[in-house]
Amino acid sequence: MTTMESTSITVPRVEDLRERAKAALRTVGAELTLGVPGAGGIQASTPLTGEVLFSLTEASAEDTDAAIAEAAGAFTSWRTTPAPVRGALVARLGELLTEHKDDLAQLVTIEAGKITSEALGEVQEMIDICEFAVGLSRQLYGKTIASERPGHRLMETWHPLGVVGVITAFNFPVAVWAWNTAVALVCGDTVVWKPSELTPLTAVACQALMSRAARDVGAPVEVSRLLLGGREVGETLVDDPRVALLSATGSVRMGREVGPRVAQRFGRVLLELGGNNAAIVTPSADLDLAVRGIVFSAAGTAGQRCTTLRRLIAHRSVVDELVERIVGAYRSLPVGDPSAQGTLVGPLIHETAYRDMVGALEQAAADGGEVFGGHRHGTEGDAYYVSPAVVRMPSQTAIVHNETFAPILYVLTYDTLDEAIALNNAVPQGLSSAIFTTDIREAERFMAADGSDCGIANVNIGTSGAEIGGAFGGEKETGGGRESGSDSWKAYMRRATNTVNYSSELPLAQGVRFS
Ligand code: UN1
Repeated sequence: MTTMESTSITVPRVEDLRERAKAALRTVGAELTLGVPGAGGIQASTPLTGEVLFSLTEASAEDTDAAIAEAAGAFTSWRTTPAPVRGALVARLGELLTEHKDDLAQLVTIEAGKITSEALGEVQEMIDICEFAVGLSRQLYGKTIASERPGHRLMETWHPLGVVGVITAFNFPVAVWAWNTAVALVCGDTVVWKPSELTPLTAVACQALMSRAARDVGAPVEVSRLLLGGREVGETLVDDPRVALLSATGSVRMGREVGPRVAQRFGRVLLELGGNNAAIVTPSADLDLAVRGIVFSAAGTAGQRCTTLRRLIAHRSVVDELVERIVGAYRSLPVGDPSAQGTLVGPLIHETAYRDMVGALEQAAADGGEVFGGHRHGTEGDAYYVSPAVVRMPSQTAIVHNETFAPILYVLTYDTLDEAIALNNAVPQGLSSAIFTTDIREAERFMAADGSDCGIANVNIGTSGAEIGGAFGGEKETGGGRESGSDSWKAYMRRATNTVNYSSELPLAQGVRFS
């Protein structure tokens, strides 16, 4: 387990991974037929060895239609179920997730390749959002507004929207579903979920717990439906007018297609697309803290978070020391089997991710970048374990503006804070950003209107690892959606403005006379 030279690594045997996955599925009570690899349908695979674990049945067009119909049917009673009663379902889900935290984390590690601590953290994120949503179920409030007319009351009421289609990506295979589902359910919506084809087992496990929670509290199980499938299932969710809101997490390319198609039928979208997140390190920064924050954000999850730190914008006076310390830290980062104790960097999801990483590093080098790390470990088979890479760039070339979903940290140098903020904002994406500084003026400026243009702007912490209590999402090509905490729930409800006349006169607004 080293990083800067490629070495061989020990990975678990695929038979053992099959047994571990089966045990976890059994414990959560998932009922599914596990076909032999290659038997058709969805191939549930593992990036730990690059092999297929099982074949799973894929949802047909009829299955998709039936799931949407069931969710739409359940909506008619769910929308009038009192919100705190809906909260009881989410509370039960949270309990079951707590009970089965290890089982779900095991599946997340096997399918998404996350190290155990991060996989457990992802399940914790689900538990956290359930707690949040339960509290929210008693706080779905509207405003009362001063009316311009005597004897009138003006107010807002919030109502459930309908069926929410949820499309999730491989890198947060369970938490992003939970952000959407926990909030949507207390808001009175029902959910149809299409998980990534790369992580079907974790999805089946979540759905099993969801159905059990519904049975335990006497809620209709149809409030949440799961569809294992590919593009066709996704397209149906995009185009079906019964889907009131489509919440999609994935690439900018996917969002560019989904957004206009849903808008065409006047549906709503909530998009969580790419990020190309930067951290500014100023001369006053606490470098010990900055190095720790940077290494977790850039190398954690093998660079496969949408919040991963991809660009470091360092002041000329600190850049040399900073790069030296990051490269030093990278040298001692254990790369390998994510389920083994001590590993900090697991595998890339698949060969394409690896090829993209190699291509980006080649381009960066051709642009004059100085590359440290980025080697593959154990070059046999279809598993792709890599050392995270740091690339010192002479300037921001096109490759720096690209989101490569791999652990590559480009380093740029700046002289003035204005220049650093301009670099932070120079990319098409606008998800997360950070500044490391002990100067309050710099920190405040970074968060001000002429500071970072991202949905997330942090001070003295990295770009990744947001808590669920805040609204999560970003601007520009990131898609503009907000999920999870704060008032993100408003995206899952429709607003009605009500004017009530409790007088015996009929004054018209704007002083209009009509008699
Ligand atoms: C994602 O990568 O799609 O802030 C979500 C974070 C996590 C969520 C990431 N809480 O890094």
